[in-house]
Amino acid sequence: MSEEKVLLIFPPSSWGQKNRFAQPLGILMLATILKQEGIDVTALDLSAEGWYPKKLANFITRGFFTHVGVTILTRSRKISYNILEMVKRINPNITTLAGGPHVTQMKETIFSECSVIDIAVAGEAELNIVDIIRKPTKKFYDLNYIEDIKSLPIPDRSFIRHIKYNRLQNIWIGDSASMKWARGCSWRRCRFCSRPALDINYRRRDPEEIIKEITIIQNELKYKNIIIIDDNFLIKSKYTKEILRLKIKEGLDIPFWVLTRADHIDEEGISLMRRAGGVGIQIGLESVVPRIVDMYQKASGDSHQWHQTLARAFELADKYQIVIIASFIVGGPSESAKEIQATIDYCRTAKVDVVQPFPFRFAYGSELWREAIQKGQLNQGQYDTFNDKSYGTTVFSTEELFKIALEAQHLINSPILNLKRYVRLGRKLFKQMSPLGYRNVIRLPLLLRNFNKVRYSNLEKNGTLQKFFENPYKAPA
Ligand code: B12
Repeated sequence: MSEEKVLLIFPPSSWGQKNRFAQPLGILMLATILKQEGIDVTALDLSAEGWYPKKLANFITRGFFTHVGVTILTRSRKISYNILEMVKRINPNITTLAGGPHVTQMKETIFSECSVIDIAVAGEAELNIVDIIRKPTKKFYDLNYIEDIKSLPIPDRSFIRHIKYNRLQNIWIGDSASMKWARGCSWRRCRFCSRPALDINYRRRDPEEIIKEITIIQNELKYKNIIIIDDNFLIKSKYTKEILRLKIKEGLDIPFWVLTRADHIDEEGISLMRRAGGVGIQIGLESVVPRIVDMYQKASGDSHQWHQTLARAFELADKYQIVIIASFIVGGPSESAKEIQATIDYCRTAKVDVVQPFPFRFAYGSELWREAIQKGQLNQGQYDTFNDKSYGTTVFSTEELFKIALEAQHLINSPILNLKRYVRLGRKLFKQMSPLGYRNVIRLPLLLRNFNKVRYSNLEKNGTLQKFFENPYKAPA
């Protein structure tokens, strides 16, 4: 039995959260490596467990842990700090560790945000985590990214196998495993995203290792679905096509969803994806107005062609019965009401199945965030801040942007207002059904039920909207 007893936590964005979308691969990778080294380790996904502070405090008290490590994301950093403070209150001798994207961006300055962190780790920690636990030499590790990810192990999902990750937005996707085929973003130019600031290069895993992991997920662990959470899954690349062919060859028919870009799709790739079990795609269209597309640096080519690129991707998805979830941004810096409306109007008629509008926020480290600071519109402490007219970056208040986003969501997704879309979606889901029929059967009714809930007026009535604005994690102005 090891002397060390380690607890790794993925934080919730609010207590009691039961987010059943993606498995916390960061802490799972670290837990897998510690376990392989014979260290007693527990991985806890508090964004999915639905726990409240009392339950966590009891768990920590009874667990007699020597180390507790928490992932820090910018948006939910305060709750992660509260967890680390709780740990020190329970037992000041426990070594506290912090890692994850927010630490990667903040580096040593993280200690000024949270004084109870004993060891902070920026970057990818797999190669160093054992030493950091067993023989730490410093308070701050700047590990950057791992150049060669081919030797990394397959994540041990037994830590979280009791949780069913089965929801993607409002779609029921069946008991799912999350997976990564590549790390980093191959595009890294979007000016609204904090990804470029993370300075993490794009790297690919070995196709054989990926197939091995899919085999375990399908045949040993008996998951019903996979979500590939690569930043952008390159459907048209040779690499992806090779893996898809292998998946088909090995008879691995487990369905999967991917996050991709509209300009990374070609017909050969999408038809292969369908044959390999691909059932859904998530795409960020962000806007269809060339000026805004340029401001975001979203399109790889001429922004005036973006519209056509999207239309082509949606056509192909429709042809091969792949469900499309498209997201866009509402109220970017200087975006006018007319420009917002143009994207909403486009989405109402586009061949997409589910649409997700997001109010614009200045993401920490993104170019648009930096630009607003340079212009004196935001200050350095305002990371992850929703756009608001008080900054002089938009004519809308944050509340108005949320209202526009929620109304747009209702307008586009409502089954009553857009029956044709649901007929198309029903057809896709029906055609996707396996001969055994165990998949997809309950997806459609669930989808219909959920979209009735998102009306702004309802949110206003039951106070949910209020909660958005009372968000304790919003950085102080
Ligand atoms: C899947 C995903 C999600 C999923 C689930 C997250 C999960 N359970 O892991 C969902 C959809 C829920 C989600 C939500 C959000 N996400 Co997200 N998400 C991702 C994504 C695509 C993959 C995460 C992943 O698995 N990475 C792979 C693992 C191996 O890497 P890792 O998590 O970074 O972990 C490594 C290191 O960070 C470090 N590490 C991590 N934790 C710890 C802990 C300790 C103690 C130590 C020592 C080291 C360490 O070691 C790990 C192994 O190398 C990333 C982008 C990315 N590619 O990382 C964005 C990302 C993490 N998300 C991001 C954002 C902004 C969000 C949201 C705010 C988005 C929103 N609009 O609401 C929310 C916030 C959720 C919250 N709880 O606050 C940002 C975070 C930026 C930041 N500075 O915090 C990222 C980086 C994307 C981006 N464009 O910038 N997300």
